[in-house]
Amino acid sequence: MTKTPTSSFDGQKPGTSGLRKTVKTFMQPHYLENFVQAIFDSVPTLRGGLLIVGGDGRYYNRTAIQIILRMAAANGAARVMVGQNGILSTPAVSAIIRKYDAQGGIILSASHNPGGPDGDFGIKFNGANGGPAPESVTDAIYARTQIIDHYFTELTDDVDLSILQKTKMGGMHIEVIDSVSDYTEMMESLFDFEAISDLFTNGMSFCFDGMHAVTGPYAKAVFKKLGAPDDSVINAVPLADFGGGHPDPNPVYAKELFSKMFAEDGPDFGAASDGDGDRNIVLGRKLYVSPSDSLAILTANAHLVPAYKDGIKGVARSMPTSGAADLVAHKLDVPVFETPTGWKFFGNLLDDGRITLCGEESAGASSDHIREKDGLWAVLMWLNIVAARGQSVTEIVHNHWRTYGRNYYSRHDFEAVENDKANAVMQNVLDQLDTLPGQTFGVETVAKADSFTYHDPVDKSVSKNQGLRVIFESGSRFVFRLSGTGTVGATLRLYLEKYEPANGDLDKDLQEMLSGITKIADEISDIKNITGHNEPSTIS
Ligand code: VG1
Ligand code: CO
Repeated sequence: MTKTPTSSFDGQKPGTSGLRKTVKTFMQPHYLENFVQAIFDSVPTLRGGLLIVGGDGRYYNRTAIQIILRMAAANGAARVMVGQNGILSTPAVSAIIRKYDAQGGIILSASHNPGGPDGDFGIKFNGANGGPAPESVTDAIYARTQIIDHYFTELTDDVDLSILQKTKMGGMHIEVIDSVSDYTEMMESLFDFEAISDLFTNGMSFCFDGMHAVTGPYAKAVFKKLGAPDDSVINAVPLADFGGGHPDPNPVYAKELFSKMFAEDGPDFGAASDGDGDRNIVLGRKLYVSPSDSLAILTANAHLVPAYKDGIKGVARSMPTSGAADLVAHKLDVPVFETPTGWKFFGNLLDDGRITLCGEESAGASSDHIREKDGLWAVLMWLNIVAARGQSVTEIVHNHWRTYGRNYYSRHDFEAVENDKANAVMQNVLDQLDTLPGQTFGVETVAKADSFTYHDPVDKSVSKNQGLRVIFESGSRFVFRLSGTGTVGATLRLYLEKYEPANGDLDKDLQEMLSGITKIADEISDIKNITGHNEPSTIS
């Protein structure tokens, strides 16, 4: 074991989902090592324990994994299980931590951010429950990075991760595991594979876009078992630079899938996942299911799926996610929780048995089967529901709106905004929170304006400054929030929502329906003048 002197780096503060920086930042000598040592210093159970390690296969993944293995050995981990070729999806890591009672896992991913030598890299620690470390732990890790002056490592050769094998490094046992088998086994235990399989036998056309990211091999394995045609999984080979795209399943970056689904003779069912496999989108013929609607529809239909046949305990959504799921929860008479953005806030609710399902507007949904969002799980939920109801995605969505009404919903992202300008927009809205209620803008009157604070009902922790929201008497609202996953300047997110009752206009153009509150959000925030960005960079 070698003790290497180091000095601290600024800014190793985990954001919404771990530490994300450019690959170049991570490649600086000692940068990754400092953060990894801070994890070992902050989580003492890893000494003598089992650690799971894997990543989304992006550029620098392999090098980083060898560094982590050497440091795990030097820091006294008893065992490490690592995915073959260093690859594990985020939901797979969560499942494996839980299955083998590990003390934690390290996931190397920058999720939907671009990869390659000029792209981004990330590292995240998940605890023994399989979920992202809560703020108390990420705060401790960050505090440690600020005073670190040495780290421990072994001076040994790389481990061959290309073959499934058991080996040793110093006193530590290493097992290179099949990346997909534990995960696919779990999926089989949750869903009615036979019913889904019948959909394909009966000719349902289907397309899953792996976006050259980590989900490809998982999707191939699962859909092969289900008897889907071979060519129904596209872009299935994980590439270190995701084929040059952003592995973000939205209309901009999953263009190939969207064009197929909106073509005249397009498939009946379309889906995609992101860089690390935790996000999902689902499309019907000529219809993109808004992720907020998706959570609501999964909640309303969960009882049709074997794993949830006895009903659900409750549902949680992040604050910016639309209230569509709330309407379903009220009807089912189960509790609904509103958490800050980021999966780490769902962990306590799941562990405490208060909820079964949870989701975010950013294309994330999952259940209590693991403690991460799970892209393929959501797609299989949808397929199982399509099979059980004997209706297409498009029919199910329209049917849902006709029952509950429609929460028209969109997110406008202003990316690569200069930091001080982004902060000025937030400050401008913040300054008006006290005076906005009662003011009228066009047809809308402000009912409530606040900065969202979350009180965790389980551990009683308090998380402040989780987004600025302006809610109108009509129930419409907008929210401003600064992203915590970007690496270039700041990303301002504007979330827009307008509710239309079941007997109202359910089939209008989305942006047109939201144009009224979009205008008010612009007027109140002055975002265009302050940032100089006249249009959002991405609309989803
Ligand atoms: C974004 C999403 C958030 C999600 C997070 C991590 O965070 O908005 O809902 O949990 O990414 O997702 P932010 O701070 O940029 O808004 V992933 O798929 O990167 O693990
Ligand atoms: Co992701």
